[in-house]
Amino acid sequence: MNWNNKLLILAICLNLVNTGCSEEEDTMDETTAIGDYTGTGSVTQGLGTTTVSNLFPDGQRIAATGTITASDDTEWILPAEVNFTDDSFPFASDLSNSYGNSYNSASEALAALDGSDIIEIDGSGEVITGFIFADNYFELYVNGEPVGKDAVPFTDFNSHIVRFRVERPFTLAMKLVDWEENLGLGSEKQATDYHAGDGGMVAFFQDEQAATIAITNSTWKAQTYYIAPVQDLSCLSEDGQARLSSSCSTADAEDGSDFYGVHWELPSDWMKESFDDSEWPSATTYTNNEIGVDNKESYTNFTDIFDKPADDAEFIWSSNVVLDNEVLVRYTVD
Ligand SMILES: [Ca+2]
Ligand SMILES: [Ca+2]
Ligand SMILES: [Ca+2]
Ligand SMILES: [Ca+2]
Repeated sequence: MNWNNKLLILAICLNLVNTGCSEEEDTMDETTAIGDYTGTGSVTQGLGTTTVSNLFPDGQRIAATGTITASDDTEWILPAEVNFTDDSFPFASDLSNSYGNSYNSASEALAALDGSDIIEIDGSGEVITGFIFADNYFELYVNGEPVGKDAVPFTDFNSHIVRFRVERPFTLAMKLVDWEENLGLGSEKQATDYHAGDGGMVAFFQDEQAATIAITNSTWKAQTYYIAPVQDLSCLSEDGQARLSSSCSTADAEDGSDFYGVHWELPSDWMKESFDDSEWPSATTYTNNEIGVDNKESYTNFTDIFDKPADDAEFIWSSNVVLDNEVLVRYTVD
């Protein structure tokens, strides 16, 4: 082999090494960069800015709210825009609330109500009673009217009663929030500082004769508006209106400070009976074990309601009860 050939082979080898390196870098860019995200949401990265240090100072975990700006310059409220401090949105009555009233049974809790709690939607309607346990926070509308919000945004876990007078058919619409300590990063401080907590909501509605008229199950609709933490944006996909994150990691992280959040704007009329939810995904159901309510008195004291053998209400959420942190659910009672 002459020197020219040796130099040529050396040049080819160096070129291969370089190509190898740059391909590896390209691959990393493709799986992690915001610019490579092709979905319909707005992507944020890292921690948001706290605007309210704690909505509920008595609570066990800090229920802060904040803001964050996405790569497309849209601004988002973290973990979600809520009406907790809006006096015109009524608090639901307590079933079990360690900072309010705790009852040993649903009948005891109902007996404590004087009727001033009943929200009138239709003056000629019947009184519907609902029992709700949400991890962590809910706001309920009936036909677009605010009917009851959760008294404890984060923890301790609590449960509620709502009563409203309405004519059938009517539409139940709920905003559900799985709260977070690391605003924008969808995580709380548990075994590691970046533990992705889970959501879940169960509800049971009955009429004046205590006949069941609605329970949470897969016939409800559920749409996702905030997904976090997303460790790798390439795990996200969409199918029609379904915003899917089940391929994403839910593992704890020692340092999740660079993880992503994905946000979608809520339709202004999402809570109204006229809103078309026909293209929304069906709610996904979860077992009591999956949500982990066995050690929560605010649930276990009321299993005669939430686990009624003939009409067993199921925990519902979107398709990812860990990473989806703001979910709207709807159901129309005929
Ligand atoms: Ca709560
Ligand atoms: Ca939670
Ligand atoms: Ca149940
Ligand atoms: Ca979560």
